[in-house]
Amino acid sequence: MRTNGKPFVTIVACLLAVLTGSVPCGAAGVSMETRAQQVKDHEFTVKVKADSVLGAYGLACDVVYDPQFLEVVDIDASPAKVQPKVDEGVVFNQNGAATTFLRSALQDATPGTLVLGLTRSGDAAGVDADGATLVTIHFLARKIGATNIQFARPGLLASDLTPITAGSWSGASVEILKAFQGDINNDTNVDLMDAITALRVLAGQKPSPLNMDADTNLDGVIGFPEAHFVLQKVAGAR
Ligand SMILES: [Ca+2]
Ligand SMILES: [Ca+2]
Repeated sequence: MRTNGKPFVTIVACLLAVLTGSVPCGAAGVSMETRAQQVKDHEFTVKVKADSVLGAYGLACDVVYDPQFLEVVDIDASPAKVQPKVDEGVVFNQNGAATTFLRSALQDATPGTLVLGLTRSGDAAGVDADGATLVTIHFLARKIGATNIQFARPGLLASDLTPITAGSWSGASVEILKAFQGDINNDTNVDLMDAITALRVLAGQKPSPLNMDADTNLDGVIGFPEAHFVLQKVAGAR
């Protein structure tokens, strides 16, 4: 068998780097994680996750989205101001850094770019993260169609505030639907509660909410075909 020396050299270099703790090895990266399909007028979350990252002290990046399709959820009651709904993850508050410093704002107060900054506080060492959530962003799905969420100006920092190289910064694609077929109680999940809601309609009750857009056979009525559809879905037969 023909061997190529280059992969071996790379592996040795990686092992040395890991053993000495000098740099992250392998595919260090930051990625967005969310469900590929969402429902119009419903809130959903996008997790920003770190993979194979060593010694991270902070994150600074922009999250760019199409404001025709998506809106960052605003937790501020005043319509004049937007305070993005962004939750800190479980990475930067580890190992004696109870408080992290989280900043998030829409760039120039204009929808379309969310500016994120998150660091450990004080004289703490960096932390490692593999598959862990750095931060969670809450969006509202506003328009039916396909759209993307991407990183811009990405940066991960070590505790001496020098940049950490992340091999990839991957965003997310989201398809926004009018409704999920079978989501009869309109909570964006298709589960047994939907079958029960359909059966309640059959029994002459008027459950609320009742999502007519979840009609599966498009006859304008919620009933047995929807209950049947949901039970098949729950059983994994669809
Ligand atoms: Ca449901
Ligand atoms: Ca129907």
